[in-house]
Amino acid sequence: MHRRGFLAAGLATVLASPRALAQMKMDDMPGMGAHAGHDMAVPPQSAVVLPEGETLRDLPLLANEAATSGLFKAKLTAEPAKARFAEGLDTPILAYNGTSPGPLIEVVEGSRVEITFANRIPDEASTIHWHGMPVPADQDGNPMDPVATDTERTYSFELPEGSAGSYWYHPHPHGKTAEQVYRGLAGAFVVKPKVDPIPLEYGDTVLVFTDLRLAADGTMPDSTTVDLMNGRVGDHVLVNGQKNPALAVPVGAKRRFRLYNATNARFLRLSFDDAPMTIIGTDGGLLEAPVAADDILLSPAERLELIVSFDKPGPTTLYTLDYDRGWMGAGRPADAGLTLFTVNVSETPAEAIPPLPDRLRPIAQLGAPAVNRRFVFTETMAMNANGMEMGFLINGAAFDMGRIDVVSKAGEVELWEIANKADMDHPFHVHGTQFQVVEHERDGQVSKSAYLAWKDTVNVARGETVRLLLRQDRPGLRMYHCHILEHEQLGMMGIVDVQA
Ligand SMILES: [Cu+2]
Repeated sequence: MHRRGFLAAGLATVLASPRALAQMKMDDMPGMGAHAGHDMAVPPQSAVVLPEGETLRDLPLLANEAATSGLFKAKLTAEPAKARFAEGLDTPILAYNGTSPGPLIEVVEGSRVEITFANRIPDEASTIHWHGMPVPADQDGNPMDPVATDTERTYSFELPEGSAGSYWYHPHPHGKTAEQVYRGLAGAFVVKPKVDPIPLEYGDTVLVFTDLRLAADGTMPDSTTVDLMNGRVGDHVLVNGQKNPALAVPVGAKRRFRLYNATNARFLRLSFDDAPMTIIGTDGGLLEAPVAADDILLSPAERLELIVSFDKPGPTTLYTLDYDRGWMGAGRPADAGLTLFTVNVSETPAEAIPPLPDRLRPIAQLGAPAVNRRFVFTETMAMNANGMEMGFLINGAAFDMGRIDVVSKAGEVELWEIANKADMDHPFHVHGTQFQVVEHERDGQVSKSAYLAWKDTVNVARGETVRLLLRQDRPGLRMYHCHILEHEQLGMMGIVDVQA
């Protein structure tokens, strides 16, 4: 990598971490060079047509191999596989146990989990990160704990009482997370409560959104410089691996859906037409009380639990609305008007179903912080003899695996202020715990959170400051980062050392 001729002098921290740079040729930049506007600047639109309207398939369940109760024991193997998204085209993907999304893991709170991970990805290290889950630091699949190709390791942890929620799992190896996820490695991990306040009659359906880009020959193209800048956005948003699948319900039915944004970088502002939505849960489990919603924003890595009421016969769709998350360069993909999922409501009335309870569970406030910290997101761009280089920084620094950014104390409440001084939204995620968002501030206007909730990922819009309370209860090294995975890979990540 050439380091001569930078125009900006303030990039010393970026220079110290050459891995944190996106190297771009001038011609690739929109409006620069002779070929501005060619297909490097504008992500190619796929001509491949995917079938729609097929019956929504249940995600395969990861079988529990343990003979004792209170123990969940299984094996997850990451390896190359082939998927058939479109007729006659085989797409090479990466899969857990042969499927993408990976198998659904369902474990009851209070259980012990032992999952052996086999990495059969040729020539690449991987890990499994248990996104949002209360697991010890050395079991959390950090980039510092790689699982080399053709080796295995067992992750083990207890899921305490009260930890029921909608978590997920995905790789987190140094420098390869974004690619391994868009090639297919992600799955849902639902921790069930011992006693569920939501009526069983509502069902419990996991909907995992992923984002697929297919070339005409069925392969997944490599990421372009535009993908590195904005995060990779695909051509097809899939639900459980299917494009616009369909579900049939009787009129009057209520359904419980767990929505997962498992895309690398796509913001999903969603609504059902003609079917009222009620939010009952976030990343870390149920709210205190249901909250009606006209539309919802699910930024990369966020989850929501919804109850949807299907009161009118006929088809109703889950569709996307416009959301401007800041886009650099040409080729901003269409956000609005995508149909993700169709529910066909029949004329047959549903059996009498119990109402949704008014109270779901208590959530204790985290209380007054002992420590205040501030994290500032910036993007840097500089030209050198070789082209354009871009960095994504937290407090002026790009990620360095050998550096501790923050030292904190286990059990102590902290207030984290995340200020986004960049031109794009950046969804912020912390490992090892769930936090409570206190307020958002933009242009001097402060808006308090509408409801108390446990979250592990929150969108920080450009120009916005988000304040949240968090407490890490387990010691060890924890990552915090932007969950646009390309940004995480290009430097927008840090390490907090939680001391006992
Ligand atoms: Cu970001």
